[in-house]
Amino acid sequence: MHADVIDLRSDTVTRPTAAMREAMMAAEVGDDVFGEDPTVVALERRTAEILGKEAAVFMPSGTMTNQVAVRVHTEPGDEILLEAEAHIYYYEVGGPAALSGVMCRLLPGVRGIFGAAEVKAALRTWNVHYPKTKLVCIENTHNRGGGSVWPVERVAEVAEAARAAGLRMHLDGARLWNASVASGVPEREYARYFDSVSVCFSKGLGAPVGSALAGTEEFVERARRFRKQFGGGMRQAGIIAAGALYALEHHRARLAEDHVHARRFAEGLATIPGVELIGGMPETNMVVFRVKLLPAEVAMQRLAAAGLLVLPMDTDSLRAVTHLDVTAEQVERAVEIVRKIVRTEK
Ligand code: TLP
Repeated sequence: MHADVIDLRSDTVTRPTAAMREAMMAAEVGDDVFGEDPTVVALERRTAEILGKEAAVFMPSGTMTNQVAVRVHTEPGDEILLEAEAHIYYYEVGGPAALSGVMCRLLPGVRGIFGAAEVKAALRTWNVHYPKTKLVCIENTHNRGGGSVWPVERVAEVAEAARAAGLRMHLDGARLWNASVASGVPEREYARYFDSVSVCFSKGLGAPVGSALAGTEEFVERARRFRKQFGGGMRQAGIIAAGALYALEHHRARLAEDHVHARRFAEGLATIPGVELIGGMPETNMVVFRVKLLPAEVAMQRLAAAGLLVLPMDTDSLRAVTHLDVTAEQVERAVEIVRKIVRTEK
């Protein structure tokens, strides 16, 4: 890609830093299917510790950690409750149906966030006709909600309703790090309301590969079996785990910088007539906006031709994500690129 191009498609596009590559190169490795990779073991321990859970298991992707969690918590024919635009439902290739044989019952949310009332409204009484409801999933930050942060009180309220009904709780915390930095609520404080927590190292933290699924020892033992069944047993994975471990120790606090950049980008967009911010000012590292008059695909292509990469969120809205490889200067330039394509349009 041309060096001048500003890539705001996702925080997944980062390249490992020199220091991260050094840590990866120096990593001690072994065969992780035999449980013999010391770097993977260290990453799993450290992740569990940060999340306040007994154990964690390293996996290749956030999709796999979420889908393995659904598989562990359910049996075919069960039902899971999740917000209508949850990643698990929206972007994971029908995984709950294909891999676990479960049905998704969708709850209405505002920027991805719902409350106890929505859970209670979806509860079923016992009836021979009904599937068994097993799990409530929450996504924090919420991707299609524009990087929205769950207030911890809301999580507590949903967890209480779920527990009272005998349901388990799973957190899709692909960007939990961002939620914690933005809210000041530590990861483990969010995590304590959940039976399982999925986190990613390959998004805001900037590692090249990897996610982890945390929970009790017993839960993680079962998750390891399903990881293997889903084809996610890795061998000398310490090479990538070292990048994740480096990211965990060095790139969490700096997420605040990405949040400042997202806000600055949004403030810039707000000064452009013909551009509308969707969902107001960003809470974390995502900005959702609309270039009025232009369908998202067309706006995306014009922006790309002018040197700014973003992704369509819907037919008429775009998503821009700030990350480790984006500088303040690029953010200013990105605003000017949007201004330019809007002006050209008139
Ligand atoms: N999200 C990606 C795309 O899939 C849309 C992105 O660019 O944002 N949970 C959440 C909340 C996510 O945003 C993602 C990735 C995942 C899970 C899946 O992670 P991967 O891509 O590692 O399977």
